[in-house]
Amino acid sequence: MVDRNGWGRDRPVLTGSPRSPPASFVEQANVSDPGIYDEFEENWPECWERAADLLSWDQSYETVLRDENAPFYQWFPDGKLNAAANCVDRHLESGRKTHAAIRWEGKHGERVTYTYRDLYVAINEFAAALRELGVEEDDVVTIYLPMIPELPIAMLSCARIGAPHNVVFAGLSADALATRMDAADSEFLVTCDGYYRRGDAFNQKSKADNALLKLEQDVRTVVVDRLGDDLPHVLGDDEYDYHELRELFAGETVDPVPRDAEDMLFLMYTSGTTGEPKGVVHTTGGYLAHAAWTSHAVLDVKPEDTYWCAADIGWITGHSYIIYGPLALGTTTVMYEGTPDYPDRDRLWEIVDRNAVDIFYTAPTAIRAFMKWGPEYPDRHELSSLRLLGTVGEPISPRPWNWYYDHIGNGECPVVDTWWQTETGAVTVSTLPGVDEMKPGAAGPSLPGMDVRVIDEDGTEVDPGDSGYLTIARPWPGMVRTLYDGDERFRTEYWDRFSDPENDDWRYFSGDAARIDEDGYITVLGRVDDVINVSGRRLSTMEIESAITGVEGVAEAAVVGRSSETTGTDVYAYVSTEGGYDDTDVREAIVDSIETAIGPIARPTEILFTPELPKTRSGKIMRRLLEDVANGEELGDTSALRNPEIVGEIQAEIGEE
Ligand code: 6R9
Repeated sequence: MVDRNGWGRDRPVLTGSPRSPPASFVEQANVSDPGIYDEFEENWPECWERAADLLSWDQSYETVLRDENAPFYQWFPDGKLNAAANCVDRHLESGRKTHAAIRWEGKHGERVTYTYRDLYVAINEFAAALRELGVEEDDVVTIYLPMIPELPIAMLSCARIGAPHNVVFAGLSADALATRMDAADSEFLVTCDGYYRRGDAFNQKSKADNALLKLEQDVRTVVVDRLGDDLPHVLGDDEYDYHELRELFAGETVDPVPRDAEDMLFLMYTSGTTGEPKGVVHTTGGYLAHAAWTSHAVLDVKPEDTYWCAADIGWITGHSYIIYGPLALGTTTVMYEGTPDYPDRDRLWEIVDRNAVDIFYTAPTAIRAFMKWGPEYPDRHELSSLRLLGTVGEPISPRPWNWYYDHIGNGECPVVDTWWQTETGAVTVSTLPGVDEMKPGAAGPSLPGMDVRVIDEDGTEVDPGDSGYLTIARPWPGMVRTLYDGDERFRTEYWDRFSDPENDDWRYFSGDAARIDEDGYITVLGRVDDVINVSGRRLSTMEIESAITGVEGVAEAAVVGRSSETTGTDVYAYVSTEGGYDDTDVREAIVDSIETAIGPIARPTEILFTPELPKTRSGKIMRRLLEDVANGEELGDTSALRNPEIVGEIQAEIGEE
């Protein structure tokens, strides 16, 4: 059995020599009792109360899990709570008003600290303003902001009044914003005038304006003035200045709305197997419990720590591990606006040093860049404050893992390789750093209370050492509840493939392939669907293809992933043109179209023009074969193709470059 993107291709999977967590770490770890695995197993699903008990409930729950209507599971369904009150208010009550909640590091060296008290004031004022603009409970508010403090302030203000937020990554295009606002029926937008990109003032507002032109609904927009005189802007009808609103509502307080645990906390659009992005629905109780619990048990976050997840809040990692998890635990979370190499390649280490960061969490794509730049950059700084390192977003192979361990952690910090997804809400597979041995190259076992299984096409668990589909056999609190686009799509995307509803046997399918070893450690091999993972960001090949085929003169396109040292995977496009057009006519238009439809992150590193695409006899484009060609792999039998000769032509073309 070989899947379209082919984990059957048997990539070599190496794991490095196991390492034990240092005794000094284990001694102080939040979780250090190996008995936790059995304890959770014997006491499932009540074991998850340990996560829920990290939160403050307005009305405590009686039921832990309601599973009658699988796969529409409900967690702590009769409980009530407010996420913003959990992330902010209760830390004031515990007497820690002046404790830093967010330390913001701006692109140009600006630094702002928000104490829990400051954050409380900000979210109360902005919540009052949102209400005044007409935002009611359950209205979806779209937030299109870069990494500035107003982003978490807006998110938590929404949470305070029970309005689900829909954060759209600031780098996405006007079209992508419009698609997401349209799909979410969102009538409110929080954005900014612009932000600095590589030193230049970049206009975000004009992108937002273009998006709104495409929408049918009327939208009220709040604009944060980030650039001041560097980018003057004027406000039109239905547009409000963030800072003026804050002044208007200065000193106002708004009671946090008690939400049912199953009420939506936020929507997050992510790439799916078809062109249309999926609106992943996360709820208030289960999501927050799972994010807080994994911040505690996996990332070992303590209130007195300075913790830094160097992700963007525009993706799920930033939601769960810059905002909700760490703030629920009352710690200090660092938020960084810039890039790792500006003004120099030691920028991150300078921030770690100056803030005495205890825990650092980043992505393999960044680690590979650090490795390429060399140890001289971290060596310029004192990094001994670090206690734990984490990685997320794509597979990390042993070499960069070891580099991270040696050069950033100085051989003294455990590394957690955390596998999870937008849909799982929070970490799902990882070692517990105070309990488990680490194996570089393998993420780890299922977390306690999770039931991750690697299965074959028939649903049978594969033998240790073998690979198969990564599935989850039991529900968990942070899981996606449905897709905003509808329950039907939720079933087809995640459940239909491996579930047996007649026997009430439900299997969540992640879309990933994995290998499992004799200790239950899982090595994730990558996606088996039409999703590619570029620098830890999920892109749909179909969405890119449709942007390409939308260009006049393009006949057909196939987009595949090509392995890359730096980004993990690059976007590689094969294009055939219509008669009368050649590549010089369309190349630029293709790049423009992709940037317009999705954003610069989806720009292909290579566009290869070919008279035809290889096809099966039934006319299906052989994308898997094209992926092998792009990756310089040995090709199998191509005789089943309708046009086998074209493969040789494409290979010759690539060889000439
Ligand atoms: C959190 C996040 C999810 C996809 C997932 C998988 C890949 C994430 C990984 C990993 C190997 C890890 N992925 N963590 N692969 N090892 N530790 O990234 O969510 O943006 O939804 O992406 O990322 O392929 O299916 P999301």
